[in-house]
Amino acid sequence: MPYTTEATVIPSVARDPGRRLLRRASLTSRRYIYAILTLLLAGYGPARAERPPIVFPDDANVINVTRPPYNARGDGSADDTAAINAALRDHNLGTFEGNVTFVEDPETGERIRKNSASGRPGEAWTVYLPEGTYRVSDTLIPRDPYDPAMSQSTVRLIGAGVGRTVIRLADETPGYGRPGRPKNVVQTGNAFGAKANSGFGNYVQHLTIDVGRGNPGAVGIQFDVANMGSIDHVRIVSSDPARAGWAGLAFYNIAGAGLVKNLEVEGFDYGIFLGTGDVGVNNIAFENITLSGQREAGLFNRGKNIQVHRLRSTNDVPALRTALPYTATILIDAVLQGPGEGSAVRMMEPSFLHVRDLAARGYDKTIETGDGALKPDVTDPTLDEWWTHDAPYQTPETASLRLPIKMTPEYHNSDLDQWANVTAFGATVNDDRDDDAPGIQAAIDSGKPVVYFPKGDYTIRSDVVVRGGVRKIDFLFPALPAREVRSGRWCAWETSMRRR
Ligand SMILES: [Ca+2]
Repeated sequence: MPYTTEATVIPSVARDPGRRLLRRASLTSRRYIYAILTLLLAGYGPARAERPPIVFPDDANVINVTRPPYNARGDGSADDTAAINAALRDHNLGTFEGNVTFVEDPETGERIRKNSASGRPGEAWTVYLPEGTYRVSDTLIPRDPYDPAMSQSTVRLIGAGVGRTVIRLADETPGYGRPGRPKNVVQTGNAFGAKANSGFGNYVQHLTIDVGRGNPGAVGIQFDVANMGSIDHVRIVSSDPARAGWAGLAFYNIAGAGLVKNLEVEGFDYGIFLGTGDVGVNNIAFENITLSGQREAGLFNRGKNIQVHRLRSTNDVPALRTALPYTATILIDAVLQGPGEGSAVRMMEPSFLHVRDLAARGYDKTIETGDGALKPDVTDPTLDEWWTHDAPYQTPETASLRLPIKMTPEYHNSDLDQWANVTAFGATVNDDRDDDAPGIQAAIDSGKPVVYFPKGDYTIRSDVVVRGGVRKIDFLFPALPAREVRSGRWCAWETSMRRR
């Protein structure tokens, strides 16, 4: 999991050159400005191929799909569906807590092999797709091999970077031909399963998904995430001439909390679709989202509680549509370019919306509030702040505190000489007789900016302090069970398993 300690330098809202330009632009010059804007935005949008590739040391024990026994080709022509699915299914836990660990029975001192919370065997791994184009013909899904009804959890599917690693659906693939019956290219979790809201710790990172041509029912990613997990640095595109495809990113079920960051979607009926079964709510945060060329809506929120920070939409349809009365959307820092008519935000029925720093151009209406709404439609193309519902702390005369929003931190380093392996400093994998804390501490104090844990179990019997020049710790899903270091002091995780 990417725990990082450094914030990426990204222009703040106040310094965004696009917003300033737009406010001053004449009608005739806006098209040109948007062309320039698109180039500018690409500079701090999802990672591009010019950036160094995401790589892992050989001894990190990451599952590389191009190596035995999986042998995915990544050559753009071989069908890699089976190879990638085999890698995912061999390394999917299906439950959350499940890294195998050892617990000492407090009465007998006996060591007990402890698996997941449900006692099922399983592991959680990082599955890595090196640079290449992986042609697929069916859904990539880490189905739990032990229980097909179980949601799959704790899979980190990571590529070498946007534009470097491409998962491409073959043209006119059977099963992807009907927009009314969406079918996923990448899926975490069960679309309509009984185990909704249990996609713990799922990650899709640093890759492009192309749904190809002639697949109007395709969904780039159906993401089930719960409590922790993210999509980040991902581009989802339809290379169909008509940009056919049902949704770039879809949440069908109750899911959250989760983070979607640095996502770019081109084409599809919906760039991002958030739907629910019978239950809404759940919290998804979006940050730095670029949507273009959608056919129905850039983002359609139908029943979730979402926060969208830094949305850039270039569309001939509404950038945002909402439906269902319990839908809640917070939209902060949005630049929405339209075709010259229609509504930038269309509420199909009254729901909750709070907007801060929005610039809409090329639409008749900025916000269409819908029949029965508490407030009339909005035509002002620039909004500093606007909301549908007055809260007790917020009246028409008072706005929010307008606190600045920092981007979530990020740090990448492709120079493997700058990575410190904790086992090179004394920690031992899958041996709980020792205390791995001194080795881990030595790695942190080594001066290397990245510290990593080859996949396995480590035992902590004394304190570890993150300090000095370390910028990122890539845990790669280890088990880190803390032992009792002095009477009455257990880590929270172990306490939750075995209170005494
Ligand atoms: Ca050890």
